[in-house]
Amino acid sequence: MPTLYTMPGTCSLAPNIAVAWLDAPVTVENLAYGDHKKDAYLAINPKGQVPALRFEDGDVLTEAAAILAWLGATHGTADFARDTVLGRKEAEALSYMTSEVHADYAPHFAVQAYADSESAQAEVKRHAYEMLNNHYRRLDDTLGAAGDFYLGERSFADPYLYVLTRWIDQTPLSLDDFPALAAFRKRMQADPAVQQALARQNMEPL
Ligand SMILES: N[C@@H](CCC(=O)N[C@@H](CS)C(=O)NCC(=O)O)C(=O)O
Repeated sequence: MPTLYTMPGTCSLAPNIAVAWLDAPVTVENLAYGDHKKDAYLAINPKGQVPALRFEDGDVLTEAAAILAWLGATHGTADFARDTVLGRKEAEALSYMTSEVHADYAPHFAVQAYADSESAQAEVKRHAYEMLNNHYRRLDDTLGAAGDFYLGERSFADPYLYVLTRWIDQTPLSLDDFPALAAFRKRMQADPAVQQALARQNMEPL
């Protein structure tokens, strides 16, 4: 059985939720914070990041969007068909969330990589929060127009969006300003499969 590596609080929650939704035969191994930089895990994913999916033959797949695509292609049900308009839009949504929104979180998570002095770091963070505010506005508008799920029907964009609705609490931004996202977070947390994924990543509903 493949093993999905996760760590509390991280974007690896998205494929973890997808595994729970699909009831896919995947073992979830939740690393303690810090173990992602130790030799044992670096031998699996030299990037030192989660998520990573290790197959029984030793092959390793990284990048949340790629892991979600593999899960859908291999274990997808009618709900998660890939060769549909929804599948295409799902790839678009996941690319946006992983490569644009997540990337703009980088100064929040590791500002020292972007500036040295305290004042420069504060400036970089201020710009990052402005960009994130624009992203959340766009995500909220899209979800508000789509209904209960980001693409109208349930897709793998939703677990990733759920992660983003959690991370906002760590920033000066507030989910209260994004009512569609706030209602979505509540709906996702009422889902037993989401609760199962949270528990195996040592996390709680917010
Ligand atoms: N582009 C990667 C990003 C993965 C990533 O940034 N993972 C974070 C958690 S959300 C991580 O492992 N951070 C630990 C570190 O970089 O030290 C993806 O989408 O999977």
